Amino acid sequence: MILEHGPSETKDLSVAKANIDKYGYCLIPEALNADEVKICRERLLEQAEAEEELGLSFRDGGAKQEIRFKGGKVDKSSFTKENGGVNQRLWMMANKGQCFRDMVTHSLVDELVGHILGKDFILSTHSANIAKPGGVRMGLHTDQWWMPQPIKAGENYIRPSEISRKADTSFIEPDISLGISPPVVANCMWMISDFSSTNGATEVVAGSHLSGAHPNQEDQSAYPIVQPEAEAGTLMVFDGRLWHGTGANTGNTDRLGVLTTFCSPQFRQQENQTLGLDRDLWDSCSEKLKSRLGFKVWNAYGRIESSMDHLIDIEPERIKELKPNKK
Ligand SMILES: O=C(O)CCC(=O)C(=O)O
Repeated sequence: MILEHGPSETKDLSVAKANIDKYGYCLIPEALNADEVKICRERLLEQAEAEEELGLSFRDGGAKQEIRFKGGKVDKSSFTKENGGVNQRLWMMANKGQCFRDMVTHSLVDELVGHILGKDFILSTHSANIAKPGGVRMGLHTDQWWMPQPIKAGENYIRPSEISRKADTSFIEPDISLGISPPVVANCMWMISDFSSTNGATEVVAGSHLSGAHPNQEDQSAYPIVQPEAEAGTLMVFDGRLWHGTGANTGNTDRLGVLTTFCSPQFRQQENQTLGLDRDLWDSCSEKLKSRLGFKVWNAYGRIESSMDHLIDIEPERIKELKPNKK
């Protein structure tokens, strides 16, 4: 199931869909034109600099970075430059520029994410990852590491809330005679700079989405990792089961990537897009964007009151504890 080589770039969407099915990902050149890349690049760099200046920047991927704990919880200060963090991550990108909101509703997303997840899907995470010189490999993982594995009827199972990022043996060496889980996540990497194996292009294992397995977090040395190299403006769409992770940046330039990660509407979003949306943007958001952010009611899920509501409001009416006047 695991393949040595991945697919070539294509603008033919039927070929791209076949590539997603076979390899777990596809590459679309010029998904963003030169002007769009320029706008995204300027907005991203400006935002990143401001977040750094204001002490809001989140840094990971440092060779000497130690994850510290305080009161049994990961200490946020672990993800700082001072603590050795290198790659700069930015979150909730829908709040940070029209060029990023446009990615969420892009027609290629409709087609290619729709191919994986069906017509309804929501934005799980919208982040940027600036892989900087000195950043180390993130390590292969899937974007649906939390998805329960198939089991035999009546057999013991890992309680869903106890599944962890550190894959259990039954995830690393699954019994695939039981079948495998379908994709419920689809990810899009928007390349805002050229991606190369030197500057930390995303590592992938072609075909791993069909293996039913999750990558071993302890030792990944035997996996046939490839790093698709492509020009700025390219879009990589991948199945949530694909083994992937940021590559090491051994060069001297920043690798700029923006990720729009989607999930099907019955799953929880990684970022709370509805609560987190900048209230000032509401009036300018299209119905399509609101739906993708999670304001659309799906089969009664995500509603506030009536399951017949189509979209929930940014400031929904909350029916509080009431008493009839007659009493
Ligand atoms: O930055 C990349 O190339 C991939 C990032 C990634 O896999 C993640 O953030 O989970």
